Amino acid sequence: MRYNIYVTQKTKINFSKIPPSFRVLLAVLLFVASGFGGAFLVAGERQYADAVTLTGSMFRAGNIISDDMFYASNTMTAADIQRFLDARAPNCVQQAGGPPCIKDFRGDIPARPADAFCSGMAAATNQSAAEMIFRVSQSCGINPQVILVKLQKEQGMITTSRPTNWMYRAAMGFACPDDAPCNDAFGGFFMQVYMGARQFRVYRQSSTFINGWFRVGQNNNILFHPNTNCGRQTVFIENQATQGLYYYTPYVPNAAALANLNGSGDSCSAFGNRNFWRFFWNWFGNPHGPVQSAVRPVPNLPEGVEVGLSVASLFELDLPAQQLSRVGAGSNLTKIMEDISISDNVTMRLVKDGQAVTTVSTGALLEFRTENDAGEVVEIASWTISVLGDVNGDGVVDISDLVAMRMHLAGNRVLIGEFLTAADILPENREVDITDIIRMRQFLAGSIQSLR
Ligand SMILES: [Ca+2]
Ligand SMILES: [Ca+2]
Repeated sequence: MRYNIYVTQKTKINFSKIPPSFRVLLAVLLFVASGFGGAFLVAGERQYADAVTLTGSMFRAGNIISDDMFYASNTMTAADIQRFLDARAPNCVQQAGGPPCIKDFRGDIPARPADAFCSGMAAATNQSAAEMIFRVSQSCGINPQVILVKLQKEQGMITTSRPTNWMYRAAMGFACPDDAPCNDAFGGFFMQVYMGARQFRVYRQSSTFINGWFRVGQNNNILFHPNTNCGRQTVFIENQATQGLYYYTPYVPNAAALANLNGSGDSCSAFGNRNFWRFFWNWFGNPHGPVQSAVRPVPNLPEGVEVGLSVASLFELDLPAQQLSRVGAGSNLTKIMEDISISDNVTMRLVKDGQAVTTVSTGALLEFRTENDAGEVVEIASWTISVLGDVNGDGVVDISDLVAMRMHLAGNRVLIGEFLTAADILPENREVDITDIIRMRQFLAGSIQSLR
């Protein structure tokens, strides 16, 4: 008897109603199909992880991923997730009549009440997929990397160049058991992500509610395949994350599946948990950690202003100098605000020469204001902006900035403050010299894509 076991296969076939002689053939067909569906090659896409040659012997059936890693909600910011999505499918194109690519997808978040599993979410409109994933990871305490891997494992929607409506409807495979139709009430991308992540919390916090199913700290006899003739493996499940993965996909990869990690195995191979493990390794490194927090909160900020910097941040914050430095060329305020949050009683504006502006340029100020108890508007912070390479402060990086760097080096017109910071392209030596000029020339010639 199955309870709320959600597995990855989208078949609507009840194996028990099919004559045994046909079950094996069906199973072969289904799993060959799902094997190809899941076998997205991600080699060469490593952005966050050290290159590791994975072998099947590295798969630990009883400890697919550590609890620390699985439930770490702080590994990526929303901006990190957006850049990850941008990088995974740069050639993705919306098809006629189809949905947008996941990197471009936007939708509304309905309010979600707090419950025993997630902390609740306020309604929000026009949210990106990255923001949805991030907010769900925060609300339900699930690693956003786990959600990204699940999205790939279920529907291949992270790397697809041709997204389909079905991918969004069943993004996390939630409420799609292998013997019943998908539940429409859970359709739609946000609800898929939310309910899928929440389900892992349900599994974790209700570890006794599915009696007779997988138990942590015990031997479990786990099927290789829906075809029970394929047999079982005795697996000592070491942690709750691994238990949850088996609840979601109740099969352990057999030797053939592990012998051919990037492809399919044999007629008794199931690939869901293998692919989860493989995608995680390829994209984010060792699923057993250590966990690295994406965000370095900047301390000592005024009340109501928070900054969390990550490897993907488009700027650095030099608090002693009150300078937002090394801002990526072409950044706009929206991009900068991905890493800055302000409370409701704080307002923020970009100012240059006393005027509110929208162009992010060297020499502009990012001003934060609030109302004090007397109802007066007071400034609580003002940070000077230094856009990397925008040495003359017009907001673009071009040949005139290179000229300004040359004049500085020749001693004709010496740069100071944020303009000097903008010219220090390679900051290690903390001065502007010929190596910075060479770097700038390379950028203007198009031989490097970014100054940062
Ligand atoms: Ca400039
Ligand atoms: Ca330098």
